[in-house]
Amino acid sequence: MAKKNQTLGEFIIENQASFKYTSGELSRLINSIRLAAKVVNHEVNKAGLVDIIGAAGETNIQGEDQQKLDVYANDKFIQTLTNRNIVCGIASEEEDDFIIVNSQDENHQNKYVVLIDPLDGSSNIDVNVSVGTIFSVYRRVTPVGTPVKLEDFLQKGSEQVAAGYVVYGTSTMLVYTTGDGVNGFTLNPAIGTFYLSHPNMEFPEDGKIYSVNEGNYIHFPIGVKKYIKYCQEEEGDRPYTSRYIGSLVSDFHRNMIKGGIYMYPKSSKNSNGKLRLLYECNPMAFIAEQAKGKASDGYNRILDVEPTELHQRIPFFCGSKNMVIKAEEFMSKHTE
Ligand code: AHM
Ligand code: MG
Repeated sequence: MAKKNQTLGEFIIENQASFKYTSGELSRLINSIRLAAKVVNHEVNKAGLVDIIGAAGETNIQGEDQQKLDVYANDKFIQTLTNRNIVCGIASEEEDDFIIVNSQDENHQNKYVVLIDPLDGSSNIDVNVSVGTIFSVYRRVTPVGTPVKLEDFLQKGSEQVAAGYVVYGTSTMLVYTTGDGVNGFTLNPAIGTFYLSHPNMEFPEDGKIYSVNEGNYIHFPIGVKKYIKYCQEEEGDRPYTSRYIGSLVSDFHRNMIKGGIYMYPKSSKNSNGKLRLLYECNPMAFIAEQAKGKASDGYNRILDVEPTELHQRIPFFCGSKNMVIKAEEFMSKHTE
């Protein structure tokens, strides 16, 4: 049972037994993420003080400018997970290919793979707006004792055993699920400890916030345009409020607490939208469903999508259940 003010360390130990595979490996994994999150948090918080912000001059696989802190966060999460010999493989939004964690002495005995977006919304760093880390955990499908393969990473989101995010915001929070509800922990920076501050987080069934980059309106499918107009209409509890930070983690976090929908639809410019199925949509969808919300590509459940490649993109509609259902109705009714 989640107790407010419990530390994340205590919570992990206490809840280990409720997890169906109780080897302790998953607990150690969450612990490592907690540690890496603290290190990255420290660096993110001093971004304005030292010469660490700004483009690193490299471009990631999607052709986007990589910021220095992206590189830093990527390195820290990978280092923490590999040094402690906890996972058998890692895939990162910032890496072209997945990483085989080769534990010579252990001979590939670890069971879990981690997929991570080390610093999401990184274009917001330079302007002191919240960014986040997103992670997703699966049990490998290839035999223990052999190196991991692509198929270990290309699993449907419904196979996730854990997922979470860290939001480096006005305060830093780690929010995660192991399939038994969602709990949020706030970092006390003075002593470097995460405390359970938001037990059993749930999306309100209905919401009044819609979050979408309306600058892309002209390029959206007709169903999305009509749904946006519906949000803006004066009727009943509408018009809704528009809030778009441009950091998925922060927009999601606010919507989960207050009630709302986040959308990154396809457009005439990007036929699959922008967000990545494996590093962004699946983990957020798992958290959303565990928090009684809903996540869809506009027509179907995100967690049922069969991935075909590591860096695959997909349209994303996620948030309060009734809002996502309504958006889906508009999508099916207004096809082009
Ligand atoms: P990133 O992984 O390159 O940071 O991109 C993902 C981010 C999301 O956090 C955010 O919701 C979205 O991109 C914003 O995109 P846009 O600026 O096109 O609205
Ligand atoms: Mg991202």
